[in-house]
Amino acid sequence: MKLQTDPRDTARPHFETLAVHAGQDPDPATGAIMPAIYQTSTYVQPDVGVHKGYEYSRTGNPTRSVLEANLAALEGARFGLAFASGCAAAATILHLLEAGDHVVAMDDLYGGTYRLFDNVFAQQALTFSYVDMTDPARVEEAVTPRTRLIWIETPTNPLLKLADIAAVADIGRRTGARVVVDNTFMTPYLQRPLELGADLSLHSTTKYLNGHSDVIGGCVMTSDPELHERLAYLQNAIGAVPGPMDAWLVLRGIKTLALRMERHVQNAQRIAEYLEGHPHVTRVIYPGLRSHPQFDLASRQMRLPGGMISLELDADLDAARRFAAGTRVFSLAESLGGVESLIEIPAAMTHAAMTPERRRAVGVADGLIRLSVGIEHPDDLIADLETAFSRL
Ligand code: P1T
Repeated sequence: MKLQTDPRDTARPHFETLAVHAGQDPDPATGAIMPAIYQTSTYVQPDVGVHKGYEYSRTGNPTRSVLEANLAALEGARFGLAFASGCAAAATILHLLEAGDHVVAMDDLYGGTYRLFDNVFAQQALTFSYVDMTDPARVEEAVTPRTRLIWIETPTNPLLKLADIAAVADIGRRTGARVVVDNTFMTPYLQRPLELGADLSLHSTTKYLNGHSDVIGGCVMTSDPELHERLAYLQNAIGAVPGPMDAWLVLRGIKTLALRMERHVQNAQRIAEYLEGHPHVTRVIYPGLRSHPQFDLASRQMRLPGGMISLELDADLDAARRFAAGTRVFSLAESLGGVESLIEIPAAMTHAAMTPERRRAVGVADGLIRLSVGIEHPDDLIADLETAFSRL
């Protein structure tokens, strides 16, 4: 029997069940429980224009279709589209707009998203206003008659600031702007932007959804048929699609998403509390700490506070860099959301594409350290940080 995945159906299974099964039926030819990797570029037609729903793999591929159906089910969306990267997903969304259109965006964003906005789409005559969305009133002030899109990242990368998705979605509805949420840091297990009124939810599947640091990918989910139709048109026209092997790897990773997220959060909460009491640490940013300025919103909007932590040390830039390079279980690397813990310096690594002035204005200090807390044993992670502190 086919699993019911339509978000309008009240008898839908729980998230964990959807993660394992949604979009996937045993292969009718062989009974294979895992979807096949259709490593093919094209599909033979018995007659001109006669086919089984697939003509060419940029337009559609059966393995990708399974992933897209699965992603839609997880996000509580009617439609899902998979892309070659999170940036490809973002770029395809921006192609919905026309020259002269305006975007209101969160002021703290992944560095590559800034780069895409300021160095690519600003040259195509789109305009961008960056506002601190911790106060929804600032969003409303920034909206102009040409605003077509409101771009939320919550929690933000790397400062873990939150936007109230329901409040901003309301502004979008009133002003006629579409609201997109980059849900990468949360995953649909921890945060459900579409249920809070957003039009689009975007992910870099490179991160928690795949979860094993072996794929670059992205996706966009919506329940709006018109938006979906246009985005599917753009997905095919632009062609930034994932290959079948990568689609399959993300599908496999998703099966354990709920389990992994629970462990990421448990570990992150313990580490954030450890860091908050540490004499070398001047600031810990983690939405699961009462000291987070938006702790109440975090508790309301997010099922759990996630696996990302940012911190500042009572040390100079050099010492912060030595600290980041001095851990052994935490690997010094860009990216996040994999089973292994990572540490990095955003100003020098993931956010180097932002100008130093922009970073200063937003508050990304040169010595800010970002942790992606993995699923290792928390005692080993804390011992690793303690060793790095002792060498400062
Ligand atoms: O790397 P890619 O799959 O293209 O995803 C881009 C992206 C989009 N949105 C957010 C919130 C992201 O964090 C990213 C990628 N981020 C990193 C590589 C990083 O280390 O922060």
